[in-house]
Amino acid sequence: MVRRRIRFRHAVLTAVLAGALAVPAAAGDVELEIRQTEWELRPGLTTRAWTYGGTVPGRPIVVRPGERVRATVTNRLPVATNIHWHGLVLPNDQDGPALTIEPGAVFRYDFLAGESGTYWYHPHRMPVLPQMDRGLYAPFIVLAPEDALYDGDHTFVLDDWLLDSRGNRLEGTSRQEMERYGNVETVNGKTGDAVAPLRVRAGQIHKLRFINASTAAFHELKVSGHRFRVTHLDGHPLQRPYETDRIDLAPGERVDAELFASRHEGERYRISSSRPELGLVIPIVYGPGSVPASASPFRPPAPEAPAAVPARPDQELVLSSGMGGMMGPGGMVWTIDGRAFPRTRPIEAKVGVPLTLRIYNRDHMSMMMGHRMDHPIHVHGTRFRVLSVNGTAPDQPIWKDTVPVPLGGFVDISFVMKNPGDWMFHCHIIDHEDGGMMTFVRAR
Ligand SMILES: [Cu+2]
Repeated sequence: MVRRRIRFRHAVLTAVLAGALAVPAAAGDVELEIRQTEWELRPGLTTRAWTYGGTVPGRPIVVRPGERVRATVTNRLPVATNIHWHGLVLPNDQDGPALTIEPGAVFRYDFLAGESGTYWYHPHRMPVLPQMDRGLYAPFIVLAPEDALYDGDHTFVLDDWLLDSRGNRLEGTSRQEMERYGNVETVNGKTGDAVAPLRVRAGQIHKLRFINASTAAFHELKVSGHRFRVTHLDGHPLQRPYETDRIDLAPGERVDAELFASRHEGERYRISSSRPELGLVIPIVYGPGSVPASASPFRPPAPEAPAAVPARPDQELVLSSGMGGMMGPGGMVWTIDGRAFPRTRPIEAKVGVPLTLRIYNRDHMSMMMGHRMDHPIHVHGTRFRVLSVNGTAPDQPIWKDTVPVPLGGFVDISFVMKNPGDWMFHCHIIDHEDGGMMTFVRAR
């Protein structure tokens, strides 16, 4: 017990000193200034970013479960904006999309953080792409008690930027793409040699939180010399954590994983994306000496009944795309049941009553062009259970707030709306969201 207490203090101190995850005295009282800044991605490459508090990612908010959050937000941007707290279950008037914070205006959010987990925040003012793409995103961490027992708790926010060689933002898309993909990839706002290494000692166990803040890019992370042990998806703990050397993240998704430092002093390994030349590489650096091997402090949640593929979902939706719209790059229009937002039909839900949805991805335009186009669907105001992917139930309960719907396939989800209101339901590829692939869950 004594050792645990010392380690707890050590972990908090480490987090404070690291700066990237500073825990203020009253963590829930936050002042956020949304403003432009010149941001150095690496020495010699600086770009004009939009930020929450002057850094990319923006200021992390780190609180305890159920803690009151009072965020005073001042908009110093030249355009109206708002903040959406991605993954948190909140009253509708705190969720973000319905709010407008004009240039120069101040808005005070006031809500209770819910369950522990890795969440994040970003703008939800249409069009979202030119705001989020300039660096407007930040972690929102609700700490679980066991998180303090790790030898380190690290958050990695992934992003990509489309820039010229001087760091000027290029408009539109590249390579005849239908979405905006970057030519520079970043971890916590830094690229290439400027990415801060993960420093470990032999025997330690570290908690890694990955957040994909890219507007369109899927990231595939591989680790050398080690295995990830995945414990949480979108902030929700797994009953059976699993080991893997590769973590896939669709836009909007989060994965928490443990990394056991099983190698030795002086050795170097890395976590890298599928295109490391773009700069998304996290070195793993072993410091001197070793500690007695740490055990995982992770405790799985209470067991739940296995998911069943619904014989007849309450509602079915079809995601697709087409030409001829004035929205979206290249005249693309992105649709749900053949309609683009705001002409999409709302999904009717009753507060407190479970709803099952089957979401098809019949994106024929993408299929014809041989373009892999899974649509990561995000639902506000709830978490949902994944009942099936292409009719196969997952081998353990999976709770998410963002799920990729595979091209040519479907996903079944089930959820209960806790609070009344119009809640956004949309693709988290922001080009698609802005281009029409969005509707409401209308909870009454
Ligand atoms: Cu999409």
